[in-house]
Amino acid sequence: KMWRLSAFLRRCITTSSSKHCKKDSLFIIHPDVKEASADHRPVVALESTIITHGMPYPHNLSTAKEVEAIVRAEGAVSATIEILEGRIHVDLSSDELDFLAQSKTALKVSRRDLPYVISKGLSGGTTVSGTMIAAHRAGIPVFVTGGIGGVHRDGENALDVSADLTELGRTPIAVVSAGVKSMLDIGRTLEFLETQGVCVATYGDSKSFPAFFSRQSGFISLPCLQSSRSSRSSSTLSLRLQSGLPLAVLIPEEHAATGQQIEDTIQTAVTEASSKGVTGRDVIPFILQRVTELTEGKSLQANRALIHNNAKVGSRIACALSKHKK
Ligand code: PSU
Ligand code: MN
Repeated sequence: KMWRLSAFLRRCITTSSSKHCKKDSLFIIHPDVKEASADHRPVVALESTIITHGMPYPHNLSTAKEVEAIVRAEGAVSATIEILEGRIHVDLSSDELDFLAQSKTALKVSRRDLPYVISKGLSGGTTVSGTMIAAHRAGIPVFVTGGIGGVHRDGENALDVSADLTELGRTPIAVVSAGVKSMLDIGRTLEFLETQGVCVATYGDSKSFPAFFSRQSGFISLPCLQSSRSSRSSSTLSLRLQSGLPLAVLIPEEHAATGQQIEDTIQTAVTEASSKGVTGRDVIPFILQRVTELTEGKSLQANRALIHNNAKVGSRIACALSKHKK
């Protein structure tokens, strides 16, 4: 018992403070990823909760593989982050993706869960917060995903605020996404990010902060980045503010109409979730699944298109950043 406890504590401490992760057996970083980030070549980190909890099999697996392929086609190295039997993997393209994509036991792993999952030798998909931690340790400056977490509706009472937001306040990495889904409270999410000192930017020529499936949420973000060459992302990182940089990419025009229909379905799913008493970390997976059912897969298609686009933009940013560093 004592040994187990001390092993647990040691791992908690290592997970939260080791500066020598590359030598740390808790982190398995693929040699190609290590080499590329050491040489300041472009690397793009990818999360895995989207695989374990965000999409049904086999769409989750194919989307993950497509995204990795897009990153490679843009000239960057893809680094998919996941937890396998208690080790944090930063992998080129993982054979274990097949396992994770079908697993019924894989956990949803945010910052809080890391010590537990690691000490118990469990497996899981990393959320945006979990992925940011691992990507930053591996020296990767850009991370691409679909959507980030936020302040949940009624979050002002339930205090259900995604750990993604506090992570953005403390871990310096650019997070490319389509913003926050309308199942969350977007206004309060932006307020909370402001409190955390996080500079939220939109990519392109619009200031509109998107709501994932729709190109506007009714809110604006401070700066807009005109191109992947814009120095703004690197300036936030080089100011050493130690905060993350969420970059919102609008859903491509041709999918925006379907996106609007999906947004309406999300409202239905939100009502269902609250009448069924779904709370906390189960809310997002519940709603994503219901919306997939209610839209007969249309939401999946739009989701996929938008993630592809995020991957393209994120890879270009990674390439631009790497030129800047060289
Ligand atoms: N938003 C989506 N799809 C997702 C998620 C968010 O549209 O799959 C996942 C991400 O991994 C994100 C996590 O980090 O949900 C946030 O969960 P929570 O609200 O429990 O912090
Ligand atoms: Mn939560």
